[in-house]
Amino acid sequence: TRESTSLNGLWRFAVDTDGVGRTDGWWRHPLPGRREAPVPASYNDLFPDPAIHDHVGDVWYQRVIRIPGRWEGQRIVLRFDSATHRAAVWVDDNEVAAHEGGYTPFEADLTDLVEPGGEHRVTVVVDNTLSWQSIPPGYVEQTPVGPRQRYFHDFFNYAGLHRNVWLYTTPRTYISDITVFTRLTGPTGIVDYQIQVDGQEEHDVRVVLRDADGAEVARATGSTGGLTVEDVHPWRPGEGYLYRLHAELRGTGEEPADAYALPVGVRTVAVEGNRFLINGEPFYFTGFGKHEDSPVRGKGHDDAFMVHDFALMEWLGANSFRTSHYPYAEEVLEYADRHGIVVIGETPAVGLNAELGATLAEAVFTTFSAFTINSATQEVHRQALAEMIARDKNHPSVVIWSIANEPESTTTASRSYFEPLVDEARRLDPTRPLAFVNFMSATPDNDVISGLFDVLLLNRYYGWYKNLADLGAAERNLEDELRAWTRKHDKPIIMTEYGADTLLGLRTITPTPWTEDYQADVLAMYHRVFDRIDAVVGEQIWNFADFATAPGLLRVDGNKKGVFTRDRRPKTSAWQLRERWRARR
Ligand code: ADA
Repeated sequence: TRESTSLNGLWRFAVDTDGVGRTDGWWRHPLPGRREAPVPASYNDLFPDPAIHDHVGDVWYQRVIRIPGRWEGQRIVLRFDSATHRAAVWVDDNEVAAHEGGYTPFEADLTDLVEPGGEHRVTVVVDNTLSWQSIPPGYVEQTPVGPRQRYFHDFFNYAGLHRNVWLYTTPRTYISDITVFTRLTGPTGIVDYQIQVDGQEEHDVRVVLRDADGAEVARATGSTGGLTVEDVHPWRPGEGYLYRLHAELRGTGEEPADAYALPVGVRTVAVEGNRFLINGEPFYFTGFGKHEDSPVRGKGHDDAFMVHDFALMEWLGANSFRTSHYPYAEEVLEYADRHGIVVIGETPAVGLNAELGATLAEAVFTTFSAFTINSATQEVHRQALAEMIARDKNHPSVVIWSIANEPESTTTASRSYFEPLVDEARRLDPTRPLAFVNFMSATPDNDVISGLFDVLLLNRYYGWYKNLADLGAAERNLEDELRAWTRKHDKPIIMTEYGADTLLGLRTITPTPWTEDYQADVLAMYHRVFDRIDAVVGEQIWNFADFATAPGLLRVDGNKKGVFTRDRRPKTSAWQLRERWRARR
């Protein structure tokens, strides 16, 4: 009942240096200049021009689309899988969409604006500016050579159309959303579903669940209900078995008025004491914090890098990763669903941290709290959280929501900031454990928000930012701290970041920071400690691969904490991880 066509490829492209595009109405004509840019990709590294690499403000994309004549009578939708960080879209002279938030999709209904068989001009303005009211937050500094974007997160502020762009059809009355929550009771699987229908016509909703061979295992009618699967084949880490839920709208005719098939993994996720359970069995996370980051295309989604990264993780025996520090392209989660890779899904709320923001903010506010300046971002944060859950709720691979990375967590302001967000996340998804990623300066004594969450996610850099080149002290401090957390909370702990910056090819016999040998020693030290502490249920190294950052004294052409380089060459530690993780598996 539906058709789709990709709008990926080369688009006309123009950088708007002084913001004239919106006042002059650049959507009315072909864009000025002769530049073209690929979609999906970041634009920053495409041209040998620092002004484009570090541009602050608007850029414009434009192309002509042809609407197939056979789409007459259908609902016609334009979909952007993301635009980083904010976009507005015109079709010919009509503004059809505006969206804030760089990592979640948005759509425009073009049905009444376009003509099947006709050609139309699509123009998109993408604004990369970060402010105190954006997620992630940042600010623009005026310098003698122009504006400069500043921010508190440690990855380059890549921008553009990073993901796929689509044109697709649905019938006029159509299935607009499906929510599926699953659980196991013994050998039986329960699939609770909710189907939302938009449009004028009256239809019956029918649902059939089929196994991987296409055989029907359960059916139901009605827009809300539960399906029971006897002798269920659960979705398991490392396997990723998927059923398919076929939802149909049935009228009087022979054919369904609309149909949609959704892959469904039947599994249970739960926290019991300090155990993390998948299908009732304790699960131990091994793997990485990652980034969507590669040479030239920046944050542009790329199937080749995606498949290669998953193949390297498989080679190491890793079973999981965190979508640090924003929701990744949907193709990544779909792949994880099919292959049984376990995912911690994270919002783009990175950098809500007093210490990092203090330089500018202390000058403005006498008593500084990240949430003094960021209280206005709470609504934007809520929106980003809701859009992530709406997009990713049906992925069996996603087992934890991470609501923020390293926010301020030791002040009453942080408590009142997070309480409503936690309530909202639990309302939107009552099934998945919730967490936030805890910053190095938070301790069991000063932290005031961990009690709101189900799992403790800790980022710790003993042996690097603390106890550099003193791994004896690092080991003692790490163990003391982890034991203190276990005394304070009876919750599972996942170390979501640990590691050391490392330059491929730098080797020494004596332990020296930045060498491959030192990275391997740091990781081995952490692993000794994890193996002594029962509540530690996971290890995710920072980072899978080296990645681009803004320049900084601690950054040598980016962050070098990767176990792989940016072009995916292994550092020495890869073989040590491979031995540990494959043995564990
Ligand atoms: C933080 C942050 C990461 C990372 C790391 C580092 O912990 O969560 O984004 O870049 O610092 O390497 O310093």
